Amino acid sequence: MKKVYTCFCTDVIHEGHLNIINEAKKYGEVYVGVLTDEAMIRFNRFPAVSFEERVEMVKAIEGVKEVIVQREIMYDKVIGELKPDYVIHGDNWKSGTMKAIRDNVEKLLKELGGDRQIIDVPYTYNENVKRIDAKIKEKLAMPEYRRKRLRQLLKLRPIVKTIEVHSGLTGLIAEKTVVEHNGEFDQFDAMWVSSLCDSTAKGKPDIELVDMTSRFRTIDDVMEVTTKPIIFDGDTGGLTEHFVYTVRSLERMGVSAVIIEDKTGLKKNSLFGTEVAQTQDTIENFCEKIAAGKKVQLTDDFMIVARIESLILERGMEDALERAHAYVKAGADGIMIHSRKKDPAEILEFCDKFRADNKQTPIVVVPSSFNTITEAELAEHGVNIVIYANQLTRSAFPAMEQTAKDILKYHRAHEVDSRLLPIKDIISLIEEL
Ligand code: SPV
Ligand code: MG
Repeated sequence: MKKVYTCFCTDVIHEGHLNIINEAKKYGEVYVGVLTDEAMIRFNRFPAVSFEERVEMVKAIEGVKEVIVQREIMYDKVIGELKPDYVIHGDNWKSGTMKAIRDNVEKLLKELGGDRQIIDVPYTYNENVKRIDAKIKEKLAMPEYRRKRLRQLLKLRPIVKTIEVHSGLTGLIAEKTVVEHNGEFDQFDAMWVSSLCDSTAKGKPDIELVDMTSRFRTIDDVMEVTTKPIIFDGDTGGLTEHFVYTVRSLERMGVSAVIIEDKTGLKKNSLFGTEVAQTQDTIENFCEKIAAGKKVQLTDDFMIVARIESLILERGMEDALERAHAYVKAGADGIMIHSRKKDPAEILEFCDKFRADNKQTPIVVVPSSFNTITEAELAEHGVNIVIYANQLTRSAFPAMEQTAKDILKYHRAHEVDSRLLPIKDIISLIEEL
């Protein structure tokens, strides 16, 4: 009997999958790969059902000889071990990022020799499949599912990659951008609702001037069109008496975490450093704020992350470490350490020293200034979450400004057209219900 292999990356078996299986049966015995959670979240979206359930689901399909655990998006290992005669897949992998997978499979089959072949079957994407797909996305976006996802990702990812969002549109970029680079697939895991960018988008300074109602409105806009978890920049958290209400609201909305910084009074953006007057809170006060927030939270999912400004305010490493341990003791679910130095040395020193005494508590960093360090290097020093806090806003502004300048210069829009998103693409970017 010939061997036919296909790989499924799905939460539901629908007519499209059954069609592939039925086609496959015509060629030989059918082996089906099921992508692990780790691989699925890099390639597709967060699984709506567990890996074990997905395996059982595939096993139950009539005509499946064996289920194979596929740990990598690329098929090298499976093809090397199974040596299939055919690999069958929907023909949607002939274009887009998935084309790299098909090209690789083609190469692997050729290397194995013989008459090994790819079978492309017409991809099924009818109204019924569309409805199933939309339903899964709706489920992933529901507060009770979305809220816990950050904690789930902390277990699945070596480092949780988070990108700034401040609107539905930036949310869509965070949600949908997937790249294939040198055979590796990747996408962002989570979204950061930055106070700097939320304020900047409204033409306001980052001084806690944009009120919570407006910040929540931004979260809502993002949530309406995305499924990924949200980390909210809570600035100082305000008065403890107010912070407890913020925690309740965020938790109810389905936000996964709030990060509050240990400053008081008129907060200014940390990237000003000591160029502007900023007051750091006492350890005691800030611990009380953390503890009050933890006390009112209703689920085990939500996280309160304490952000330490000691390095920004040049108060020294010892102060930063003392605060980190105190904040964890007060109940913080994570520590964010910030720096505005170009050199990541002080951040790494903090991480190493903190990790020497605390192996568990997640560490969050925002490498806006120390941007030469890679995610892998940060992970090696015990960092769990990396936040790209402002790059979308900073890239959009010069592009928009240049377009405005050029339209003024040429008295028409023709000269800028080649750098614009085609009208048909902007229309198809937004999905209608
Ligand atoms: C933000 O994005 O608003 C932050 C990070 O708080 S930073 O701007 O670096 O302070
Ligand atoms: Mg901020």
